Amino acid sequence: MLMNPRTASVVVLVWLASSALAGTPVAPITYEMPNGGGTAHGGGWNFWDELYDGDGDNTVDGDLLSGGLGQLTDGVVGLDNWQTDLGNGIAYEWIGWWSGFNPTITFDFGAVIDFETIEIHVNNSANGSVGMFWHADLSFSSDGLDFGDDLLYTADNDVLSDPSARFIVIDIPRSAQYVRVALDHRPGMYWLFLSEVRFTKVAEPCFGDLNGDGLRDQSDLGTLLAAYGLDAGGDLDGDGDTDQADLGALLAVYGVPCP
Ligand SMILES: [Ca+2]
Ligand SMILES: [Ca+2]
Ligand SMILES: [Ca+2]
Ligand SMILES: [Ca+2]
Repeated sequence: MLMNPRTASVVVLVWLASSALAGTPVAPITYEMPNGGGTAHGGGWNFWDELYDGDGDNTVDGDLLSGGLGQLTDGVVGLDNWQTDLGNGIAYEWIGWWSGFNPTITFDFGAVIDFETIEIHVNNSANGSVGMFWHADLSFSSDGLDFGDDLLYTADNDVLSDPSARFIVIDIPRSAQYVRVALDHRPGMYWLFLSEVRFTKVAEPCFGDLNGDGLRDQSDLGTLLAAYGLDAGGDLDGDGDTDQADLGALLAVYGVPCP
């Protein structure tokens, strides 16, 4: 099938748009932080990191947890009503820090990453004096010792007045192995509640993956053949036209998973 040039350029534009928008999820290998608190600090329940698998005592308020992963990265988030029992007990999904105790969390990715966003899942119901963070002071490091390149996020009144539990998305255009985030409490709220933190990195281009789906397969071959003889997509060697050389370049990586 031959596509007319206009259709072919639409295909290319769609591909470029989706490539530009697609952040790739990237997960830390460990995070370090003080454990949440609970009944010893006036809570009705314990808002600990029950799943933390590294060093430290996750049944002691504020104990330093290091070298592991836990509820911040288990993929499970809490609901608007933080007292909802989702099967493991009231407020289990949440980690909460009491007033005057501001957590600093350091994420280690094991290698330098070109970051796009950090996404911090908060409760902001104000029920029981539970809220999101007010400021997020982000800093970055290649060795885990010297942190710099700070970015300061401040939640404005529109953000602070939205009571829904949700991910707060902050752009972090930085390259680093370690990301540190220092949080403080929303004004007037005794507890600061998080249930998940996730990250995206800049999507790496994958040679030959013309439709940006992470595979180099029949769809890409179809795109290339549709543009064959035109200068409208599929020009893998960048010489201005789509021809046998580009077909050869695609066949050379055909079926090879994107890195
Ligand atoms: Ca979680
Ligand atoms: Ca918990
Ligand atoms: Ca593809
Ligand atoms: Ca070419």
